[in-house]
Amino acid sequence: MQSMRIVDGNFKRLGYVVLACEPVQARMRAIKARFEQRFLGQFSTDPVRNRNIVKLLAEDIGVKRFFCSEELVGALHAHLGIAEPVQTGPIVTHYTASDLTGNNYGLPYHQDWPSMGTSSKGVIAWTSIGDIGRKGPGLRIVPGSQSRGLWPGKQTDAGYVLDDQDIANALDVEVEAGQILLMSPYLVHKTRTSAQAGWKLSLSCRFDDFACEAWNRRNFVSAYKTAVDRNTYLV
Ligand SMILES: O=C(O)CCC(=O)C(=O)O
Repeated sequence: MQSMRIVDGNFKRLGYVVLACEPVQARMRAIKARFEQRFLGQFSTDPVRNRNIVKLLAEDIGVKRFFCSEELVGALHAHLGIAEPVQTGPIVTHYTASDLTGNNYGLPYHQDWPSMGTSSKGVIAWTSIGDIGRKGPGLRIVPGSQSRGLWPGKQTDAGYVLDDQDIANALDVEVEAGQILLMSPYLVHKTRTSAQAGWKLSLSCRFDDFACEAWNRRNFVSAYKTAVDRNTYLV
């Protein structure tokens, strides 16, 4: 197994680190090809159908394997000292586009910790199925913002949105497909929407440390619950 190497950031000081490893990136390129052939091929003019299709990529076996890969688990241990990693949330898709399906939706500056509430070693693993540059849809982060803990904000149905949305020193993340951004749950970040044509599809998943003593004392609580819609079968 190849180890993941740091290509940007410093988790302790800046609240994020970007990791790369060629075999992992090759797996994501295969996922993107499959998404373009099989998933995009099923798109219609109905944005609700299209969003359901995008969400299903999170259930794709290749994507699940990606977030369970030895390389990622090894990196959580090597770079963050997570002794016993557990996935404490589902894999989430973030489709951003100015078309009917994306509807130019993007969560403004927010922090993830209030939507987790888990171990003190919690981390968000975020990746993109395609390359992301400084133009077009992307992800904007505020390096070092985690050091101030929880910023003033409001808990909403979509997440903990900050009162201050005019923040200096933000960084537009640049990653190649399949490189992995590890973010502190306190790192301030937002989706960068864009009027440009084209889409971004990022994926994220949360990890915690089952060996965390503080979490143990809090009886391993988690903000995530499983919800089952008992009416879907009627549609
Ligand atoms: O990828 C995105 O557009 C947003 C990701 C995000 O906000 C998150 O993972 O909390």
